[in-house]
Amino acid sequence: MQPFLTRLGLVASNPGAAAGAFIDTKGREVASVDPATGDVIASVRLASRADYETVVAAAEKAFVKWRMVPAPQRGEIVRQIAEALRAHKDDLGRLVTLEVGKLLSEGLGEVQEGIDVCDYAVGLSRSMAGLTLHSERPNHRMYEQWHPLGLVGVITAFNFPHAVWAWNSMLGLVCGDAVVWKPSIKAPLTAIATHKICEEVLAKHGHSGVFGLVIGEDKEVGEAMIHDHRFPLISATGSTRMGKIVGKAVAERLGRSLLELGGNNAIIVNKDADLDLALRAVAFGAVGTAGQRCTSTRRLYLHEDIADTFLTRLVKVYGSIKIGNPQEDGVLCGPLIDEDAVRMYEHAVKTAQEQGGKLLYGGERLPGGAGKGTYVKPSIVACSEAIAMSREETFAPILYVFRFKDVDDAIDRNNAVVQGLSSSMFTDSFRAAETFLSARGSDCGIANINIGTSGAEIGGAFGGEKETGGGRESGSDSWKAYMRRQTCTMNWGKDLPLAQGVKFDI
Ligand code: UN1
Repeated sequence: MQPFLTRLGLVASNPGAAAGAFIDTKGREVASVDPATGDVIASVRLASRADYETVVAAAEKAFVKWRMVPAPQRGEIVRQIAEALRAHKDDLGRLVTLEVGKLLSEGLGEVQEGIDVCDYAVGLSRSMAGLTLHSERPNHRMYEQWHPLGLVGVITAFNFPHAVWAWNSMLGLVCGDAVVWKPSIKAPLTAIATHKICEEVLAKHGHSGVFGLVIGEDKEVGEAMIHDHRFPLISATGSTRMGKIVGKAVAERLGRSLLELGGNNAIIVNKDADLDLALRAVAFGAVGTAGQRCTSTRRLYLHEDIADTFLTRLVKVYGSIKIGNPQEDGVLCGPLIDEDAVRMYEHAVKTAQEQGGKLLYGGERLPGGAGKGTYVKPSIVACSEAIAMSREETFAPILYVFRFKDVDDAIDRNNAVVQGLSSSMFTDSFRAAETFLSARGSDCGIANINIGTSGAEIGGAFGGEKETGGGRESGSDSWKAYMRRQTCTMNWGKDLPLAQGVKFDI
């Protein structure tokens, strides 16, 4: 085992952690595979339903104590978690890169995103506030207060195996909740290492169990979690297909779900755009992280006046992008996560062509270093809306390109998909920019001008509309999802006046 893995405490592989202790389970073994080489990094035994019960019971117990810790004191513990993550940033960032195939700067950036959200949560711990309202009754005071919600179930995807968990968990922590994490079984090691770093800090303060970890199959532990009444909130990140299952199950028991699902994000490049900026943003958005971000750029709308010039330049840029092991210098496009992802990429490119799309670049699988690894060439497909494939999210670097004549039409076409996560327009026209950001503009949760669709900061609320699920995580007032609001009315007078003038004299 590589030394940095040992430094992260990855000495034995275990599936679930309750109250500090990892459980020795007999579950099925799954391998964590480096997608850049196809090599097995380590194996993990999956949690069973019984293990899940142990973890949830520990979280329930821990919550009872944690909810009574004053929020600023909870914030102080999160501040210490941030320090621990800083101390392990290099090792953890390298592990993210090794396990999911991101560039090293992105692996490190992902841990930085986790640290940033910790710092944000520390500030929140002293500033989450409720309103004081005017009562219509004399000598009455009315106000809102926010209490911890309870147990939060966090389901995360492979592509952000650390940061998306941190968005949810650090907010959950300062809000006074206990958080049980079900990570993707494609990235179990990042989850174990992250959990261990945080658990050490929590244990030092006597709060083991506030964070629980269950690495298991959807059927075994995912199903159990979404139907479990002990979780007033399930926050899930993944495909729209998965989100519909989670949303339905949670709604059936009248729980709350916070869903961050598929995107089909477009960049509109207007005729007056700074094309150098746009070019860099499109390349990062479409090829960065090998197209495996929910915010990845999947559609490109080019004004007809600049379309040919822009496309020629874009194809040239694609040709210069080094594809390979993300640990190597100069590589800008790493592997897809696994063979299934390659199959979906091949299927999408083939189907788009069958439907009339014209392949302008890429379209094929590439051999890895030693004949292994799951690499593909980023693809550009000239398209029209008649091509149904362009309306679907494929988690791979495929860019569908369209042309437009006027901005209003481009905006309508930006909105004409079922997903509504991120969107952007490149323009130097004040009028075009404001139209894009107005009520008749982009219908997405994220709308940017002269910035690409991906790479959001943690300070804003993150999430999207329509089939993206409607949830908001991370910044702004997203914390409210992790608390319960209580309206309190206090009568300090000697009468009992009733609201709305109702009389009930006895
Ligand atoms: C995701 O892909 O699920 O905005 C999250 C971004 C990142 C988060 C992506 N900060 O691209």
